[in-house]
Formats: sequence, C-alpha cells, structure tokens
Amino acid sequence: MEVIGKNHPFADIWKKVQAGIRLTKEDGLRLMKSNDIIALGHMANYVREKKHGHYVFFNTNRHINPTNICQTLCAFCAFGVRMKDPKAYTMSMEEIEHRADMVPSGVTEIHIVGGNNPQLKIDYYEELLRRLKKKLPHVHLKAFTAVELDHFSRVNKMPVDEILRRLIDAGLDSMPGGGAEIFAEQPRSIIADHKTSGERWLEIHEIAHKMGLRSNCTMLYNHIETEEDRIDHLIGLRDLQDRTGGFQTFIPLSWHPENTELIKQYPDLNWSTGFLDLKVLAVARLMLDNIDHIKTYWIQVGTKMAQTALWFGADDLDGTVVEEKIYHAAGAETEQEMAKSELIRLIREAGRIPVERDTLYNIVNTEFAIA
Ligand code: V47
Repeated sequence: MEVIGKNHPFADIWKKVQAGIRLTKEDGLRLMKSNDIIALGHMANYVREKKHGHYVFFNTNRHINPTNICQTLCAFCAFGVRMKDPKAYTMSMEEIEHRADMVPSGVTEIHIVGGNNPQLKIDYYEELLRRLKKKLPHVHLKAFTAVELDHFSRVNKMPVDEILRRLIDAGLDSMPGGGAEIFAEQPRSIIADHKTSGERWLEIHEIAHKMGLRSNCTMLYNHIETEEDRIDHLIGLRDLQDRTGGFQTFIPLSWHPENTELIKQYPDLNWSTGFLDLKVLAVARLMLDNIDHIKTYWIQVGTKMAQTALWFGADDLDGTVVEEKIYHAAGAETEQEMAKSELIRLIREAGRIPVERDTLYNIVNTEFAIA
C-alpha cells in the first residue's frame, strides 16, 4: 500500500520531494503543523536514502568545555554561571593538557565550546588550541560557536575575521553549530536576551565559510518558539547555505528545562516528546535540501530515539562524546559517553550500515560496513 497516495493531503509535497523541487515556507508550515508522522518519516527517509543509502556516519570524539563562566546567561541554559558561583570553573592550560593526555588513539575530533567568560582574552584560546595541536597533531579541533567568536571580538576589540585568522593559525579546524537557538527576535529576546542576534550568527558563519572553514548548524526547539519560527529558522540556514555551501550538518536540539531560568518564567513548558523530536527532524531533512547531513545527538534525544531517528531523516549519529556538560547541567539522563562498539550496535540493529567518519566526512573506517 502506498504511504502517500494521490488523495493524501501531502500528495503535492511528495511529488516535489520525489522530483527534487525545493519546498516553500508554506509547504514547511503544513508539514510542521501535521501529526502524520508516518508520512513525514516516509518523505524524510526517501531524501535521506537518496543522499546516503543505508549508511550512518559517526565519529569518535571528545568534548572539552574550558570554562562555564558566562556573562550572557541565557534563560534556557543551565550550563553557564556567574563568576562568583561556587560551580564556576576555568581550566588551566595544565588541565587542558591533562585532558589531551587522556585522549586515546582513534579519537579524530575534539569539540570545544564554553561560556562567554569576560576574563579570558584571545591569547588563552590561542594557547589552548596550540597546546592541544602539539599533543594531538592529527586530531581535528572543532571549536567555538559563532556566539563565542562574537564575544571574543568584543572583548578583544578585534573584528571577527581577525579573531578567526588568529585561531586558525593556532590550530582551529572548523566550527560547531551551537548558539543558533531560534533566529526569530521575539522568542530569542526571551530565551536568550543579550545573546548575539540570529542575523549576526548567520553573518559570522558566512565570514567563516568565506575564510575556508566548514561549520555545523543547529536549531533549539521545544521552548516558546512557534511552528513558523522553526520554518523561518530552517529557511535562514538554507539561504546562507545557497550562498556559501559551508554547512556540513544540521543538528536539531530539543530544549531541556531542568535548572534553567526559563522554566521558572514558563512553568508550563516541558520536556520534548519523541513525537516532536521525530517531526522536527523529518521536516528539517525535507526543508534543508542543500545541507548534506542531519545529525541526531543521542546525548539529548536518548539512545532509543536516536536509533529511531535513523529512519526519520538522520544519517549521522553523534558520537562517542565523553564528558558532556551542557545537557547534563539541564537534566539529561543519558550517559556522558558511549563506547564505539555500542554506537555500532545501535546502528546495525536499526538495519543501517555504520561508517566511521572524521569531522569533514572523510571515511576513517569502513570495516564495520563490510562486516
Ligand atoms: O547552543 C544549551 C543547546 C547547544 C540547553 O556542531 C541546550 O557538531 C537544550 O551546539 N537544553 C550546544 N539545549 C550543543 C551543540 C552541539 C551539540 C552536538 C554537536 C554539535 C556540532 C553541536 O546546546 C547550545 C544550545 O542550543 N543547549 N542548554 C538546554 N538546557
């Protein structure tokens, strides 16, 4: 039986998807407002398999969060704290090097993000990258969100391109996708007042792409955003990708409420549901026709949803991780790390083929694919 027959409400959209015709804002809104999760999944999986067949990419990575001191203190976030908070920390160079010493062979990426700490100047971050590169010359350093780069630019009174040039010289290889949250001004001014605007976030990624860096992109959902805000956000990413081609992966991130100011202001908000997670993922896969990969982050959706996501548009499963702090500060009940063998098991049991990649999607290991 056909999932989307000629009388199905999405028959017109399904035709476009099969013909590779770009979906409009109105199409996106219809999809986002729908509860027909099977039809959404069917279309998203079609696109996902057309691009990547049965492959699921994963990488072996580590996270380092050098400081949790943050002057931006977004209401949705439970990670950043004030300087005088008893939980405040900033890693010394010795602590950073110690973490590098603990990195086993086989790790190909270190993901580095932290709070907007006003006391740390650009030389702290240059030194951090230099020390990591010296100890781990073959490991890719994916570091600093556009929001952090904007902060470095203000603290050091230097334009972002100069900040980026210095960080690239010190060992920066690419940028993660955090900090995008939701671009629409109204919800952004509530969940992330004082944060870099959506427009500026996009501008900084554009500068980075033009300087030859690849980056990722994200969207934070399940807070006070509307369905239209989500579609506008995806279209904002798609428009930039048309101009630069620099985004590698989109990662939908559901908001976790615990220990946040936002849940105090909006006590009716709640944890995301599996249904919403799959819907946002599938619609993103359908709208972002020019972004190659869609990542599911097991740390935040949980391993069971992450596995299911591999049939709803996701072709990438992040990652071995180790020492995740941002989501665990906000109540995530997932583990803080996963063995590579477990990642492979999850992918295989979903009937997909695991392929280990590096940050730039070069294939590191296909032994699993042919096992
Ligand atoms: O920007 C922070 C989100 C992001 C909360 O680029 C929260 O490969 C939910 O961007 N509830 C950081 N979300 C994580 C991130 C990321 C993760 C994995 C891979 C990549 C990549 C990027 O986490 C923040 C924000 O959007 N966040 N606090 C919270 N309470």
